Amino acid sequence: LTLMRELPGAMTGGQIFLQYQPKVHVRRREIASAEALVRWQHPTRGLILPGDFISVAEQAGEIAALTLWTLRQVIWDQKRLAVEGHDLTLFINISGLLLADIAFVDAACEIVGDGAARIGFEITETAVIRDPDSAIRHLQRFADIGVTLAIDDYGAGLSSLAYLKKLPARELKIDKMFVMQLTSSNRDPLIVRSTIDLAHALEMEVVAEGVETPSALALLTVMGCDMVQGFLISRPLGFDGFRRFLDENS
Ligand code: G
Ligand code: G
Ligand code: NA
Ligand code: MN
Repeated sequence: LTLMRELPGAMTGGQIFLQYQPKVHVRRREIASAEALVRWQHPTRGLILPGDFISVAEQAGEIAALTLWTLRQVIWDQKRLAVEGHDLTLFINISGLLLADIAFVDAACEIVGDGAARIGFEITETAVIRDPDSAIRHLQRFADIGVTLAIDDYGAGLSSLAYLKKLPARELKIDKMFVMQLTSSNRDPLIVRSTIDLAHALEMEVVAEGVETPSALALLTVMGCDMVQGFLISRPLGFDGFRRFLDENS
């Protein structure tokens, strides 16, 4: 409850910052893009992760402001990296509530603007289910101005094949719950392989999240998974650490 009151000040006071986690293209053996993850360095509570404050921000009516702050920061970082020769798409996570918020959608489109920065949005399918028609219309607006769309946490929530068919998404991210036990479970490899085939049939690229072991990476490679993300490649890194990772790996 006090977190809710502290959030606006935390945003203006420099306590909110981003970490980046790379996604690696398996066949091209290159860093394809990265996901920005928001963090709150609280003066007395220490580091707070989004699981503990995104829902607070939603309840406090601050999620639009937080996400627009994140979008501006990511565009700035994308341009800084591009100048240094690292021209890769940076993704942010968009809370489902915001797909119904026209003021947010207008503001986000204006910030993305001329499309000079390579930006992506990760959206969970569950987000779309509340008001599918308007959510899909808003996602199409983002796609039209050059934003890459990714379906996040696929398979974890109320996945509907009907929305999968309609969403203008270029990437499908398989939830880490299916990836983390990939080589020790009987069913997960079957689910992952059929999801990869389904996504490819729909002309989407597939990202496996939560890749933690070389054996999982090897199996995903055989299955034709396009991109991998997880602790095996890198934990989420602060901007300077991420820039160093790019320097060392490209
Ligand atoms: O590292 P990890 O604890 O950061 O992330 C936990 C969850 O928080 C993930 O599901 C991620 O999608 C979500 N998340 C991270 N940053 C943001 C953000 O800026 N906005 C929203 N809505 N979710 C975020
Ligand atoms: O829901 P979303 O996919 O955006 O969540 C990202 C979350 O997953 C972050 O909390 C991030 O720290 C975490 N994460 C990223 N890679 C791995 C991994 O390889 N293993 C585990 N256990 N968590 C991961
Ligand atoms: Na995400
Ligand atoms: Mn995810």
